[in-house]
Amino acid sequence: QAIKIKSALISVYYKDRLEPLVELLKANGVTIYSTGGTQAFLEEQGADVVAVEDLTAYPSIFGGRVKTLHPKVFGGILHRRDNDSDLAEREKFEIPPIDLVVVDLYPFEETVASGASEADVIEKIDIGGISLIRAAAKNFKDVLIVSSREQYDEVVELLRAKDGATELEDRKRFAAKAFDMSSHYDTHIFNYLNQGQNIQVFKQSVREATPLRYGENPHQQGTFYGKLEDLFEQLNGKQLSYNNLVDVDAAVALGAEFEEPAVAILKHTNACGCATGQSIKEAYLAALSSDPVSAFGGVIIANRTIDMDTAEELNKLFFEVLIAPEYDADALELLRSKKNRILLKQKPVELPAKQFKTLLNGVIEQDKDLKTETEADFKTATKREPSAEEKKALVFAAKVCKHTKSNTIVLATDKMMISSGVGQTSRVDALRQAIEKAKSFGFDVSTAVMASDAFFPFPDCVEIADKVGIKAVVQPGGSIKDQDSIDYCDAHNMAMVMTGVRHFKH
Ligand code: 93A
Repeated sequence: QAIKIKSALISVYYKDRLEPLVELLKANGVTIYSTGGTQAFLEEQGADVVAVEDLTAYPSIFGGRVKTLHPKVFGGILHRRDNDSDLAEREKFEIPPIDLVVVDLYPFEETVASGASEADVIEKIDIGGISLIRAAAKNFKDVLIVSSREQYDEVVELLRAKDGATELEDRKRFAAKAFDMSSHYDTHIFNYLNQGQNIQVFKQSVREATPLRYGENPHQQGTFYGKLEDLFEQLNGKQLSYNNLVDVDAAVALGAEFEEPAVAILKHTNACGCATGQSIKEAYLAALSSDPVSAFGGVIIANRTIDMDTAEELNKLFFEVLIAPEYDADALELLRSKKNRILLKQKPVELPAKQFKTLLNGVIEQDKDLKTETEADFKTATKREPSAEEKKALVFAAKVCKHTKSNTIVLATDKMMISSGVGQTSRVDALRQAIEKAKSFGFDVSTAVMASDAFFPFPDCVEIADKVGIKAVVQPGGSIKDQDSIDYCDAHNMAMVMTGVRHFKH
């Protein structure tokens, strides 16, 4: 039911943006309680404020660590307005009700990000504020909780529209937001304190175990730990195998690089085709054309709905897994004609940003490689600046390159991968493989640009590229012999950009 707000507790770290709300509370004759800094700010704004210390008859102690943690405050928030014994106790202990709580927490995350000392970071773990938020949110039946500065405008609008009152559904909505906020806040604290022990996060995520038919090979036993159904809805096909899972993981990472309609076809975690297009069908056909031989039995990812036109083309290929955000009904029906074919509908869920791998007698953990270079990251090293079209192609090539096993060279235009050399023990071998492969599928290599996952230790790669007509190159740079490659490019009208970011993938 509608409850008119008669009293409010305001305790905010950042004081900005508060004025319209305070004006409104003032106009409605609301009693305002406040903590020290907030009180000073509100009084400057001309509001009458009751100090929390006067309400509790207790000072703020331990440098502010305990300022609102008091039964008079929490009782005022938490007592049930429709409960006679609560009301009697409220009377007995002289606890005035609090109908609205406005909190802006200590900026924990921001303090961590600023590189502050551990002692400073710990001081920014808000205890009283988060308790106020949780208390007011729990009692949404009677109390409105405003748990973030982002909500001020919405609350002002709400109170204006309803003459200073709120409805139960509004209070419940704000309560849900409050718990969302508090859980995020605690997660940040957890992540900070848990640094170096991320294996705990790993352990938590691996509580769900699914036995696999076998591991990488039939004589190896395998298990998947995790909850696949959080990420995908499986619409058709057999259970994903160990190798399928590895490839799906690689496909999802590569697929995430593209905004425009894009398709990638992967084999053993490497793209054998990857393209963008006006439509998803166009992207698929281009991706397939890079290497239709390797595409056989591959894992395909598309970032747009699979329509009938595309499904008809896909249906001609034997593939293991298709991942897409959505399937048209007729397309799905057609693709389901092969009962083993795995069709996954990808949910828009964020994946963990950490990676783990066992080795020797332990586990190594790292941040995922989430850095993608754009044109803004390119520093032209040569006299010739790449053309606009070349730059687009370099961005495309670099995206595919980042997701390909080292050592790798990727040849691409601005819309498609032409070929790649993957997992070679030398970069020269990777380049030779890419060139041979492109030629064998009838591509004119001179239309392509070249991306390298790591720097060129010698000018041999740019020389080989030049001999086949490649005119633009992207690489991280950082070799002591960078200049040799740059000089070669300058002497042969080639453009080379450096990104400063290496993308090894083992
Ligand atoms: O140190 S605290 O966790 N102890 C408390 O009892 C307490 N009560 C409110 N921090 C506490 N707060 C926080 O103080 C609020 O979340 C807000 O960020 C800040 C407002 O303090 P002031 O009004 O003195 O600037």
